[in-house]
Amino acid sequence: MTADAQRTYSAHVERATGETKIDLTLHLHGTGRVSLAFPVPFLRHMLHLFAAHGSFDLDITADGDVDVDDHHLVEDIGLCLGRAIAIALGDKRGIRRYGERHTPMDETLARAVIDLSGRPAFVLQASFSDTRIGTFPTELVAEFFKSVANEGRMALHLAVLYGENNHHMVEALFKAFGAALREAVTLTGGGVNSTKGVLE
Ligand SMILES: [Mn+2]
Repeated sequence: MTADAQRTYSAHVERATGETKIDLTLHLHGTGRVSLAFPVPFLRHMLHLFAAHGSFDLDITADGDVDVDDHHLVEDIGLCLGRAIAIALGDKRGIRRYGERHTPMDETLARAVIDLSGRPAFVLQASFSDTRIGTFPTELVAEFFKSVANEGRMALHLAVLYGENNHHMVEALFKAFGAALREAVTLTGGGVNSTKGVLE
């Protein structure tokens, strides 16, 4: 079904600052094909899962001051991904708008609930027992998703309901986020799913 024949549900975002340089292409109604080239292996693993569980095509070529810390690059990739989601959706005509998913990963259960409302909000309920997963700072999980929610102009509510292994917890969050976003961007036909008539 095509809600808007003119819309490709794709976006290309380029962003360069003194800290990072990012080139990102997203297709929301894709097949889960990824090409990820940037020097944060754990985030590559997570975004591969996000794309696979959302059936998004995602190409990212990026670099940054990871000799300082992964912080800037992770935050800015989140920012570009959020921006790409917003651009790809345009006026959001004909999409479901809401999406939610529980995702288990072995002993862990995570939940993602999304409203593509146009109003940024972000809540993460999770307590990680380690400050790092491999070399990846665990605190950057929240920074990444906060950037996505802000630039994607969505309400994003994430929770790890329970779990033991930190890698499993983060993995379950990224899978749940991908699946919930896929539901939210599903084409339903018709107009904008709001009694106000606009989502911005
Ligand atoms: Mn894994």
